[in-house]
Amino acid sequence: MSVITIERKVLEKNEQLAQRNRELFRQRGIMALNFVSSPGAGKTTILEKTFQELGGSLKIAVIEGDVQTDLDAQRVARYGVPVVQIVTMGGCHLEAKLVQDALEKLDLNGLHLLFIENVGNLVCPANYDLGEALKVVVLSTTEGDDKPLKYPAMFLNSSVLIINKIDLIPYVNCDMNTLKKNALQINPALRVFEISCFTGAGVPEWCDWLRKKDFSGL
Ligand SMILES: Nc1nc2c(ncn2[C@@H]2O[C@H](COP(=O)(O)OP(=O)(O)OP(=O)(O)O)[C@@H](O)[C@H]2O)c(=O)[nH]1
Ligand SMILES: [Mg+2]
Repeated sequence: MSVITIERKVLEKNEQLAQRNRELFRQRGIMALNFVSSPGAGKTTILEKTFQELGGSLKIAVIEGDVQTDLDAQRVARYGVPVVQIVTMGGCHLEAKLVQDALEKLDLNGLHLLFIENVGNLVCPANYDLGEALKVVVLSTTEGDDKPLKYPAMFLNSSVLIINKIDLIPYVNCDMNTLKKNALQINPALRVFEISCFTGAGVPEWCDWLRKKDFSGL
């Protein structure tokens, strides 16, 4: 009983700080996207492809969350994109306070997009609002078409599903129709993109969607 109470308090505190982050993003017209997935689904690679495709047309910054290392921040920095790495030292998800602290290290002037790459984990980040406009869940074909049913909270709390590594479909036991049916069964409102960072398929459609977002109304 007491454990449940403490957990509720932690989540309430996180919710307050998330609302502060959200208000800051709203005031500045920044669209913050929280990228969530299991480890290795391709979050950082999608960011890299997005930078290439957008080619500087939108002003972007990135907050990277990892259990250890700044390897992902190094990858992002190669594209000249401002990036702050959060190392959670074992923590399985980012929290609003960590994002708030990271925001102080970024120049937010004129920013259109803030990509927050969460810790690779298909469970824990689902419950922690960071103040983002929306969550983007990335699922790769190698993980199997049953994952939306097995990890429903992440799909329920996300607005966008990127199915990545579609180039590997011939080699893995993943049926695209089943995967999409399972995801939409959990959350019929999901906007689905099918992409391959390897071939580049679907990346322009994803970036067109980003470009067409109305940043002023956020
Ligand atoms: N074949 C194929 N490989 C991909 C694709 N996208 C990413 N990869 C590979 O998948 C591996 C993991 O990609 P990352 O972008 O590091 O994945 P991540 O989700 O950022 O991983 P974490 O940050 O550790 O959770 C890398 O070896 C990528 O090159 C794809 O579309 N097709
Ligand atoms: Mg990564």
